[in-house]
Amino acid sequence: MKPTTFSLFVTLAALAACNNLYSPSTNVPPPPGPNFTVIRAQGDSLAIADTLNKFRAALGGSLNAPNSPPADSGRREINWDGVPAALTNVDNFPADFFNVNSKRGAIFSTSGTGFRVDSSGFSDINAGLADQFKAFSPKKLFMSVGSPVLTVDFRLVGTTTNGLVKGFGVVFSDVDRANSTRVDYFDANGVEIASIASPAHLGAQGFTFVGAVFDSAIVARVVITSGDASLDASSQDVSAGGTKDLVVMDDFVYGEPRPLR
Ligand SMILES: [Ca+2]
Ligand SMILES: [Ca+2]
Repeated sequence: MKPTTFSLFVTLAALAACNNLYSPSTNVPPPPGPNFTVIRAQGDSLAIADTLNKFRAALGGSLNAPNSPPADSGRREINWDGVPAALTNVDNFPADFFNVNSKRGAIFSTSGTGFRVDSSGFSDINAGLADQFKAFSPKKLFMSVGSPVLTVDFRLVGTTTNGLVKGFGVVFSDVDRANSTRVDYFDANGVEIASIASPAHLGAQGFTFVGAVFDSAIVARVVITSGDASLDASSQDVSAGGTKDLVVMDDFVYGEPRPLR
């Protein structure tokens, strides 16, 4: 994790300055982090679909069907659209739905209060948002509740055993400001191994995609920051006179969770 490595270096340098315990030879560069490929895009649904196909190819293998047992390769996808009506447009979408009800190896958590799969463009929360967010895969979208930050932990599909994925990508809707939205990637030791910001959208339809693919399955967790704020009854996007860049999520695509080595 580069920021931690840098902090450690600063600490060592400070100690050296204080008591001369450390010679200048400690000022060696940190070891390089794992190799990964960043795949990002901004544009309409056609442009994003083209990029998603490149991302899928980089993950390798094929789409493993929901509820199929853990596989050696391939990927899982979540587009939210098949979520039952009873769990749509409510603020308590189950955090483990995509490893228990529809097994795909993803467990959510947030410092907020819950999760929402939405078919109303979030107009049920706030009528002023009715035209704010387009769906890449119509028509359901996803957002955490009470915080724009959520975590995805990976499990061997359908089990409670931690898993590692080769890559993760997400389609965002309505990123107006570069750096309001990002995906941070962590290994099994909790070390941050990549941090990738979404570009701003280009206008038409307002989609962006952020993904990273590593050389092997080493990602235990991703933390998604979906804009500046969660959505509530008074939310106003920066594009509509507000001060916050409001952003929601559509498709998740990620490598098949693999066992820890
Ligand atoms: Ca969708
Ligand atoms: Ca926005």
